[in-house]
Amino acid sequence: MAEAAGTSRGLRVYKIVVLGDGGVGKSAVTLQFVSHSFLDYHDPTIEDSYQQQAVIDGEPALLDILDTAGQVEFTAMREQYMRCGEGFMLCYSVTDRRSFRAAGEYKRLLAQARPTERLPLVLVGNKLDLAPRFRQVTTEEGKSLATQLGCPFFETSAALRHFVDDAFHGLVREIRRLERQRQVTIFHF
Ligand SMILES: Nc1nc2c(ncn2[C@@H]2O[C@H](COP(=O)(O)OP(=O)(O)O)[C@@H](O)[C@H]2O)c(=O)[nH]1
Ligand SMILES: [Mg+2]
Repeated sequence: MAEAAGTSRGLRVYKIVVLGDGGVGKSAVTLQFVSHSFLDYHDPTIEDSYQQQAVIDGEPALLDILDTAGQVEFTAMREQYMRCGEGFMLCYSVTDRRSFRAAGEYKRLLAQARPTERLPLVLVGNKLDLAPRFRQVTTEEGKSLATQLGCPFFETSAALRHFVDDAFHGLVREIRRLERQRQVTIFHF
């Protein structure tokens, strides 16, 4: 029997896209979330999706996570996932200032692809475990960019699995929050 759009076996599916420069740890963060393991090496050209069930604020969810690969430049594929994603995780590395600037660039591309929508986002500064010695982006700078983007901010360590669940759960909360907001708006007009 056909199911309602956005559900699978009765579970609400959340289509999440992980974006960010190569090497910031998109695959490491994703794989820690879904399989509780840290891989020292993951082929940087592999783009794949993973499913993970979670109960978030007492509500079950099926996260369908696309771990993207490749450059920030426009491609047909990039446009495709920017169009069908529901929530976006903008990742940079706290040890790489260039990747921090790129996070802002991804936001700009997203706004171009989906100009009329308020998109659920979270900003994620990864490699927190390396921060004491190698930090190039301060926590304050991260917070300040997140405020500018109007989204929650997390610093994570995929290596130590610190705040990884928080980041994904935070994104699902943003998707739900903006969905409720839209429903309220529809109700009022
Ligand atoms: N120390 C540390 N290394 C990390 C972390 N996340 C990823 N890495 C390493 O950074 C490199 C790039 O990670 P990867 O997940 O392939 O990045 P991607 O290109 O964004 O998918 C790999 O060598 C990872 O082991 C982290 O939180 N801490
Ligand atoms: Mg990768």
